[in-house]
Amino acid sequence: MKKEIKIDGMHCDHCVARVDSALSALDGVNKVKVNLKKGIAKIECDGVDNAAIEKAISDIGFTVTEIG
Ligand SMILES: [Cu+2]
Repeated sequence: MKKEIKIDGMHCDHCVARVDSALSALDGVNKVKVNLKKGIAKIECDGVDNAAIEKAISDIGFTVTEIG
């Protein structure tokens, strides 16, 4: 399945890299694409809990505002 995650607080490529690796590290996530301008990350996954996504993002200092 695909999910689109809106993330607050990213401002540069360094932030993008951190978000990318945090999401990639989650079990069941197969593909991650982060768009800095839009402040979103798109993932392809086998079924990852939204709570796990929110925790992974907040652990590195960003905030998930919406998961769709
Ligand atoms: Cu940054």
